Amino acid sequence: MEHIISQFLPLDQIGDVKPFGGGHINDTYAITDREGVRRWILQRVNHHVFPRIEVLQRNVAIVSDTLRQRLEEACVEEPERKYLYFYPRLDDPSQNYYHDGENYWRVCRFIPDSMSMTELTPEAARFAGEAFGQFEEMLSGIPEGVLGDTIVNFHSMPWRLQQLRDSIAKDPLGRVAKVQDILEEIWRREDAMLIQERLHEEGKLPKRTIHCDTKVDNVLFDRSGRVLCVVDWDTVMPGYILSDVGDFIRSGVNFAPEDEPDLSKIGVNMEIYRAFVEGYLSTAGKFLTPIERSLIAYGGRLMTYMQTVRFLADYIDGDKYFKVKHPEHNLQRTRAQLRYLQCLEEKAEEMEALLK
Ligand code: ADP
Ligand code: GN1
Ligand code: MG
Repeated sequence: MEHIISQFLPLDQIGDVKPFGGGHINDTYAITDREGVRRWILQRVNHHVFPRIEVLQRNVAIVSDTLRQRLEEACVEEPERKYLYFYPRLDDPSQNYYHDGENYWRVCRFIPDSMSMTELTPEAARFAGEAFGQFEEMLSGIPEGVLGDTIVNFHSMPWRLQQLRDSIAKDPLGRVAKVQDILEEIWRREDAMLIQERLHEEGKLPKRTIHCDTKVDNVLFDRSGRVLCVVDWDTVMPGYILSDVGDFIRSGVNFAPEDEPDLSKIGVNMEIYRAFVEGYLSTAGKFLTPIERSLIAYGGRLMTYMQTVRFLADYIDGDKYFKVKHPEHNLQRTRAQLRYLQCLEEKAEEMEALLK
């Protein structure tokens, strides 16, 4: 590890390095200085998930510069706690990552006194909504064509369904037989889940710069429940805003975690939903079209459906994409997401009425 860290930081500053955070994709470590204070985040970027590392690291540098400029212009207090800064390599400052021959590494500033929250208060949900709307707004000035797709087709519903079909056709571990009931539920909803693509083709739904992984773990709060920083920018790219609002509804509005084994604990927390949407509209309301606005609750169903499809495809493939804690973890996640989707459907009218 020392060799890797020394690409970015002088080793005489370094105390120790410990695994950190609970992401499903990258390997994250916190590096402390000699006094034991956490100062940096070291990440091994999962290049199986992100094969276009150059595009990715270029994107995050542009996002970082854009946010820094906007925060400085707005004279925000402690701007360095509100955006991610990626360190340049000491030997070649034009590079913000290091390839050790096998893996890709990067170092960014640690956001001090920050925490993720899985159980939100309505107030924290409102701040999170505001923060995501503001994140999209601050990045809206990046001209089209500047940011690349870090994962091609990442949130394309037709492509995710095709992936599931491919996994079923291969069925390497014979798991398909066990999930027939889930597949029936998926196919039944297929047509209803392709609205975005149709609207886009008809010119009724724009693409914008979005975060594309707005799960609640990717928001860092301070101790008072205010948002410090939206993190995990690996998927910032052009897309539909329903991805952003939808993934927060999927992950933050559920009473239970995304892999809850006890399905009776899963449900829609309407108080959190209302607070999140109010917060989001207070910042994003300025640029959303009436169609985008009207589809917010649908976005929650769509992203929960997409996640059901993705966890299931990975279960069938043999758990190659998402980190798992036990062999049936992806199936447990799939069942929990499907249950949550049913809960969102039961509440759809109420959720849509609130938008009006
Ligand atoms: P993954 O892609 O694996 O989800 P993330 O970039 O989201 O990786 O990092 C994992 C977790 O580490 C985050 O959910 C967050 O809690 C924490 N984290 C990431 N970056 C920082 C940072 N700069 N400062 C403090 N905590 C961070
Ligand atoms: C992954 O990276 P992380 O853990 O924040 C995944 C998201 C999924 C999420 C489900 C690049 O997010 O798309 O919605 O797991 N990220 C990628 O928990 O695939
Ligand atoms: Mg993350």
